Amino acid sequence: MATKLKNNTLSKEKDLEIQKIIEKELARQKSKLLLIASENYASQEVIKTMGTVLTNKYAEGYPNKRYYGGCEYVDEVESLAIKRAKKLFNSKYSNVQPHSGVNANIAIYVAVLEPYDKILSMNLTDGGHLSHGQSHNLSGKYFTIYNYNVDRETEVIDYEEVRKTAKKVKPKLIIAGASSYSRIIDFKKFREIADEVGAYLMADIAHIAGLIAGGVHPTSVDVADFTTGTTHKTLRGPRGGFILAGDKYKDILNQAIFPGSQGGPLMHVIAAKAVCFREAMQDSYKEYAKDIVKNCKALCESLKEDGFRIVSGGTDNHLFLIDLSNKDITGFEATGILGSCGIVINKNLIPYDKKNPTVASGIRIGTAAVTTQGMGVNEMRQIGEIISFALHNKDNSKKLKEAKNKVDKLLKDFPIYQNFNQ
Ligand code: DSN
Repeated sequence: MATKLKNNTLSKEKDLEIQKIIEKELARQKSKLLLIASENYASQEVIKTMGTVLTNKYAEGYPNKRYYGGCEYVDEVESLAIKRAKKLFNSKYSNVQPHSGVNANIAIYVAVLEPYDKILSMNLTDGGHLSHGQSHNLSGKYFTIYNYNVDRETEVIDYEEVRKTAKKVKPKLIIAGASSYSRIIDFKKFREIADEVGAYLMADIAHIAGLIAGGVHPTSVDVADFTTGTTHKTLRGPRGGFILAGDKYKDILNQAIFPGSQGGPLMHVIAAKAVCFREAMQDSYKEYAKDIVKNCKALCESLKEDGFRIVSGGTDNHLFLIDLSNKDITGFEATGILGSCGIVINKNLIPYDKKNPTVASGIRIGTAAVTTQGMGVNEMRQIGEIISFALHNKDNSKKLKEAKNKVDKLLKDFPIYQNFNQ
């Protein structure tokens, strides 16, 4: 006689300990003003898709070429995600398996570089990313890194300096892309430079993927050899990465992800990526992308008018950096002050920063999440006033409470995840 299963695999019993923490996190997300430039609120469909049985399936390999049986449905999932990514970004090839943006970048290195090959990338203090060559990162340990900077005066990429450095260094790979750069990146100029020195060009669009999908930032696809990105920032999908490229790189890129640098793909996340790509194809998403930039400019202008120095003088995308040196506040302090008012941001290095990254002279502000909430230019002005008021009254607890009340009032009018039970 069959015995009843002794394990709780099929149990519907909740793990109350972890459930309580998830509920606290949901409450936190609903009650804070989210201005972290790399975060967003994924749709309930995206979140639901991640919590499915697809997580159970091993699927090393690629659709119709797997190392495990039983892959017929995950093959459908991955094929659909690939098809949608290619359509969304108008790309010949896509790989949707990278677990993150960093993994997507590592795959490019695995595909085309040998240890100690030279990479030319943007300096971390000027907006570059850890995975573009920071010394403790794999990229910095295994490759020889050279950096280009933004111009000291304009704080914008100086393409002539990039060209000069490229000619001197002769890198095998040039990386165009950043984590905290508020201006349009001219991928075509990078292409010209890469061609002049015979380098591969990789565009890291982790931050601006949603803006490119929405048509408000020039695309890197078919300009760069390789485009890497993330699905969870402006693109508003699940946490993860992807690669786009020309078809001629298909084999080396597929190999570089599996078996080159990853094992089993996260099929539940890949399904959620497919959902996100579909969402980003809708007309409403194009409006959303436009609104992110419009809101960013409005918030940036409001703070500028109040005497805050904006790095490079403004923004063309979803983020901007405030240099707080003239306010005698560090980025670290500002994060705490604004945090006490219910505003979540991150401290950030500014170009040529003399402070270390744990203190930093600036903060980074982004509008992808508040735009998802439906806020517009009027709300951006209100937020600008609240940030200014709080930072100018940093030692006055009564006034900071006043700022927090204003944040709470604003959030009441723009609720997220209503009736959402996790
Ligand atoms: N950590 C991300 C960001 O905040 O920009 C980049 O990986």
